[in-house]
Amino acid sequence: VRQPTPEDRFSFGLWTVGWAGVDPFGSATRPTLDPWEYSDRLAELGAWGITFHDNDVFPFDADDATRAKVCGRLKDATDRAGLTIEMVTTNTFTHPVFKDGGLTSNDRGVRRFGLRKILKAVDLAAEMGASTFVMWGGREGSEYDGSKDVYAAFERYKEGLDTVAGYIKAKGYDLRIALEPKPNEPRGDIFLPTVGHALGLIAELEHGDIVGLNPETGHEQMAGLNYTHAIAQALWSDKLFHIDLNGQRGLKYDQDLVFGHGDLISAFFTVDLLENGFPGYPDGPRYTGPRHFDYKPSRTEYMDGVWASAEACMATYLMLAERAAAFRSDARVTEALAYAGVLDLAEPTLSEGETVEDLLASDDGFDVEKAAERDYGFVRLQQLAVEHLIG
Ligand code: 3MF
Ligand code: MG
Ligand code: MG
Ligand code: MG
Repeated sequence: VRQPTPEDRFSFGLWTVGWAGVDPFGSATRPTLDPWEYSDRLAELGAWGITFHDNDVFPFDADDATRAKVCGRLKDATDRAGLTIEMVTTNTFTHPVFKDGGLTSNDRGVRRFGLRKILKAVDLAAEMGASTFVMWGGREGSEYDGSKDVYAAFERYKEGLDTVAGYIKAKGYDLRIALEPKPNEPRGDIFLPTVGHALGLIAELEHGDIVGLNPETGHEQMAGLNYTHAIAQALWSDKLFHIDLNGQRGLKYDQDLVFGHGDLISAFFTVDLLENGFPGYPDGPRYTGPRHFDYKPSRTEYMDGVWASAEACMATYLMLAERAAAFRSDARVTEALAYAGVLDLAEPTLSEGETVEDLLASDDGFDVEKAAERDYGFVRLQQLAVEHLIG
């Protein structure tokens, strides 16, 4: 597989390669490096960009001078390495003050503090030249249904998001917010558990035009849902602003495996959609954002393994992109798609100008029994995908 280049637009969170292996049962298994050491190394591997939370770079209690100094040093390092800081986000989940959430905490003082922290991170994102501001509300939720007035929580979530989006507009920043759904972990139940829930909230916002989504592979799969469908619906809604690619094996804790190390065939179709778009709409919506990885190098790996896992994310993506291109250009696939009627779904069900009365007045000579016997050939189509996938 070829080497990744900046044209591939691969990006990594500093917290991914920077995860030292601390989990609820064990302490760190590796040392941590300075932010610029991670970014230099990622640039060497062929990444195009990096992303970070405010507190991946400076401590929670850092004063303005420290903050400016460390961020300046990181910005210089990324400029020198030719890397783009494409996304900046806030950590409103680690510090105990956020144990009941940032924007939806029952404690108004915490909500006001959280909002100030988020607004300061928005300024930082703009300063660093980022184009996306992700908001993952990991602590927005509950363990006990009696502990949260969900109506009020959504009022406050909306208020918070509109305040942040309104601030971005007032400042004239070239930034869009991307909400990141997740069903659970760390909270027992997190608000906005899936892409669909987040789309529902966005539709209620005053400044929803600059609010979209950052769906993560494993987060949808933790809920037993189809990630490719999730990003497809976000694209259809013109809301796929950013992505978190990784791997997950079924309904368990958030594994954050290397991309493709979970459900590989799902990853194949994810890449096929990202690279080749919707089969019935050659000029239709396409994802144009970064190919961003949010994974964790397993705790069993030391530093060599950290870099090998970052390379693996990019290599897997490139291999799948190659296989997906071959799949799409295979004449047998073209034929199988036609047989399956995949392209026919793009044709409107009613003809142009046809009324409901017209529809009701004619049965089209439609033979129900014959249609019930149709063979769609979806299995053959899937087998062709498997054939391309495993080569
Ligand atoms: C947690 C996540 C987060 C978000 C991040 C925003 C710590 O499961 O996926 O990573 O991605 O906060 O980008
Ligand atoms: Mg995850
Ligand atoms: Mg995650
Ligand atoms: Mg994520």
